[in-house]
Amino acid sequence: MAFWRSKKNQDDEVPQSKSTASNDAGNEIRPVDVQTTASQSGATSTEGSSKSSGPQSKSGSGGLFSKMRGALSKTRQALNTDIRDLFKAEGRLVDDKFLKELFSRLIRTDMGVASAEAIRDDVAQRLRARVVSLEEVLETITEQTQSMLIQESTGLQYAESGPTVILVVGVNGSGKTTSIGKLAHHLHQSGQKVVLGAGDTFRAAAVEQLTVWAGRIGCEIVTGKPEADPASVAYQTVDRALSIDADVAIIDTAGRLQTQTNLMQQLEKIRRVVEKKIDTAPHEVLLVLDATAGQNAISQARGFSDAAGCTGIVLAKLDGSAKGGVILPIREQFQLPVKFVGLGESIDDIAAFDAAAFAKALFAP
Ligand SMILES: Nc1nc2c(ncn2[C@@H]2O[C@H](COP(=O)(O)OP(=O)(O)OP(=O)(O)O)[C@@H](O)[C@H]2O)c(=O)[nH]1
Ligand SMILES: [Mg+2]
Repeated sequence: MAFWRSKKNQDDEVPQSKSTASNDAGNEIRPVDVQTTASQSGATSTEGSSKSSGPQSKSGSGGLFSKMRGALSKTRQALNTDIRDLFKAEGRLVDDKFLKELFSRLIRTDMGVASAEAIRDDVAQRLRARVVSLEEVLETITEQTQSMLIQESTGLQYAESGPTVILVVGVNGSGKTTSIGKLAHHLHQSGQKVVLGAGDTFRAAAVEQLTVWAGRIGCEIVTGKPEADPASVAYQTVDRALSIDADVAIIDTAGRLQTQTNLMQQLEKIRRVVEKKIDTAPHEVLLVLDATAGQNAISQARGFSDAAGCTGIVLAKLDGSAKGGVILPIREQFQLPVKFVGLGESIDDIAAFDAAAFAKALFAP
């Protein structure tokens, strides 16, 4: 499954001018340093065709799976240790007592009551009155989890033509800016021309943080003056993406303003101005959730998904979480596909979500 679209036109990859331009709205457009771009381009050409389908082909599905497994180790250990406890003897009879104990273990992963009930009922249906091994139970749970996580839409929804515009939203500290950096890097690596928009003008450090990512990646970034209207930055980012024929524009947003109402109004305004520029945009509104927040991530998400018209979820910080099970109620309650998972703080620590790999990584002994 290819999650990153391959490069549409090698000629697009011309080094940018070093100078910093200023556009009509006074927002700065900072082309990347020529050397940065040149070295990135060199890396692209030397790695040749293995780059075209992105990290899937680069690290191979085995590499990606072991990364996912590594990131989920805290959740898996907590869960497996708990479930293993149920199997002190050689096997275990699947009866009401066992099912009750299994349920209480599952719930500790923050998977929520509905998901834990569904898994417990599936185990009951398939294994009741039998003496089973730990492996048999884990296999059954893995299959059920996978079927609950299967989703129709995976990968990014691209614009039919012209730049694809992605807004990234979520509460402060959830991992928006880092996820944008990682995502932009992989898109850039797969040959796409990316422009970042520093739409979180509420904090100067946020602009700096994204600017550092743009420098590392070798892509352009549009920034505003301190406290500039984020909608104006978003508008200029799309404008820039159109004028340089970029493939993707990714716009960062604030996670916190004076009030939650202000924040939601700001996101709505950003949406409106982006749509004014390209009537099918934004093509994706990615909601970044912090996996370590467990069930709290769900309540945090609710306001955003209503106000911002989210189209998909990025579940960040899975590596730091023992509550990776939270993905199940997220899928169930939001009817939004989980598009990416954050597996660490490094530039490569992002993966396209894969239900089968996730379920296996979560429960395999
Ligand atoms: N371990 C781990 N840390 C992450 C991941 N994603 C983000 N972080 C860290 O989480 C912290 C917050 O990340 P940011 O990307 O700044 O979060 P944000 O949502 O942009 O925050 P605000 O701009 O304050 O709203 C940083 O220290 C990141 O390095 C991840 O997948 N794994
Ligand atoms: Mg940020």
